[in-house]
Amino acid sequence: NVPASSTLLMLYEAAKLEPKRKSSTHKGHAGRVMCVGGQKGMGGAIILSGQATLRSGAGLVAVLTDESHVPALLARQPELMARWWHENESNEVLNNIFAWANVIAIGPGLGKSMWARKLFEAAVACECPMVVDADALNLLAESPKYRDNWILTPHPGEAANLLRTSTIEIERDRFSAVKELHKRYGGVVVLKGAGTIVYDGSTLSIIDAGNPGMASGGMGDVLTGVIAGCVAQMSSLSKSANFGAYLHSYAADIAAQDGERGLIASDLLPLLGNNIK
Ligand code: NPW
Ligand code: AMP
Ligand code: MG
Repeated sequence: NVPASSTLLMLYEAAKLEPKRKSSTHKGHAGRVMCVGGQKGMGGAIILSGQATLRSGAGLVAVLTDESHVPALLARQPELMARWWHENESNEVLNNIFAWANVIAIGPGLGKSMWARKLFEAAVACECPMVVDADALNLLAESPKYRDNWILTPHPGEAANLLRTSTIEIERDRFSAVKELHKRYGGVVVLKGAGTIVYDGSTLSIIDAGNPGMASGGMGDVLTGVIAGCVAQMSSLSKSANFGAYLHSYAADIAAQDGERGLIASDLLPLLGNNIK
């Protein structure tokens, strides 16, 4: 039951959304993104988000995570800046860390500890646009908020949690689910899974790219970063979500050209810079 008002976002239309740089662009024009997440042991998730944010063209990217992940983060990707905050430090210190950013991506590997909750609250208190994913969506489900300037990227399990229903119910009617998520939480909603759909309150698009090789850990964490990198460069959240979701799946299709087996999230990173032709 595909709604008549939906559109299929195909290669030709996606290519038209691609952000272009002026010859005079400097890194300050391409946004300052803070990627927040990675409780102890889950650093990989937020490192992937940070790398994807860089690779989708953001000007400056910092990763706010558990201090124990900082050496791995910097060794893996020295273009990223590392930030950390301990639960016993003041909220003022945390607010100063967030004040640098003009886009926030939060959730991958974040967990639901007190540390995670404080990071989430401080992020929500900032006025800048946000990409909300993974555990940040589960925290949002616990204390629902409505906001226009965020992009929510739930997989069907997270969507079920946000709508207090089951994954089976979400999958039964993904179109109604994405509309209901928008109604309750606002912003732009990207409902992931086989056949990702994006709804901004008026237009519903189905992403015409992607493959089952994407069903592997870390893939959604890369999407969070890709969309955040697009938000940093584009004025429209809806276009950022559509283009970001398309670019992510397009890169996965290129990566799977010789086979889907063993496709891993970091395989997408060097392909995110490819022009969409
Ligand atoms: P079921 O079983 O079908 O009812 P969780 P997570 C459902 C981090 N990661 N279609 C499915 O429900 C993340 O960032 C860290 C249908 C499934 O059981 C998060 O912070 C990594 N259903 C945290 O781990 C790499 C689908 O949701 C349940 C679906 C937990 O995130 C891995 C799972 O959801 C990971 O990214 C679909 N397409 N997709 C790292 N390297 O550090 C999901 N479901 O419990 O939220 O688990 O997504 O792994
Ligand atoms: P996550 O579950 O948060 O790691 O996100 C998984 C990512 O892979 C999302 O972008 C999904 O849309 C995508 N994905 C997972 N399984 C499939 C599939 N069978 N076909 C297409 N895309 C998929
Ligand atoms: Mg995920």
